[in-house]
Amino acid sequence: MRLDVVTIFPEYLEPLNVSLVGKARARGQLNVHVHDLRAWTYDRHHTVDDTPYGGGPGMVMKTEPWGDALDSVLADGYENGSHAPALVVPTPSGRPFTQELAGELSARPWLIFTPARYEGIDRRVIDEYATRMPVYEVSIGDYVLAGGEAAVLVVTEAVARLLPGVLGNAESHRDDSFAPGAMANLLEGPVYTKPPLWRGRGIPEVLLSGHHGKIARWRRDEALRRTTAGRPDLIERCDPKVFDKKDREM
Ligand code: 6GU
Repeated sequence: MRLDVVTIFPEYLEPLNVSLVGKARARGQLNVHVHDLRAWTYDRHHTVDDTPYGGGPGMVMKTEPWGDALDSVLADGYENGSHAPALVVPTPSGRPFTQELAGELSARPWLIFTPARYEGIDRRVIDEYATRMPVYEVSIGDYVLAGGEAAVLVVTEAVARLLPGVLGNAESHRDDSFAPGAMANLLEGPVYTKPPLWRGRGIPEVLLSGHHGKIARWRRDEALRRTTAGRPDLIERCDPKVFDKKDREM
């Protein structure tokens, strides 16, 4: 998978060199290019923003640098054999970013991220590229960030770990809190490792029983308890198969 990020803060994307995403890059599973938007400005001040038409506070990112940047990124990607680009536009007014959307994005060969600062990008840029490729406007939650760069890090990490061969253990995301499957939309319960006694605190006995059926049942019960307590909205989106007669008696 090829990823391009166009930003006025390339250094904000340094974490893409670290940990899971960094290792996926080093292994050649992810081909990441970070570009400085100001490379496509031609005035002395490298201007990327201007005042909004219609008035009001804040600044709007200008069409020309984004258009030239995206044309250049697209030309480079196509020359190097990439195909089927999709634009990912981080914005608090976008579609909520979910595990399902992470899965959809992870199936695409080429993502181009356009994190904006200020009040966002002139709408004509998004409308223009939407005629040529899918555009995903995504929000990572109901709060406002100063710019989309942190959202790019979030989306990239969620997508990268779904790529074949990126996670060490192929089963590692089978039990993820939001993975598809029977436990989908249940939050994972608590986990424990050695030592068996720490500061007077032991671990649930069932985990030492070696009884896989009982352990699975306990994990499911804990997941249900945690989800009911913290995210009751998720219970409604659960596969009814995770509930049984015993739950309904509770
Ligand atoms: Cl994607 N961008 C910004 N600026 N703020 C956000 C966001 C994105 N998602 C939630 N808040």
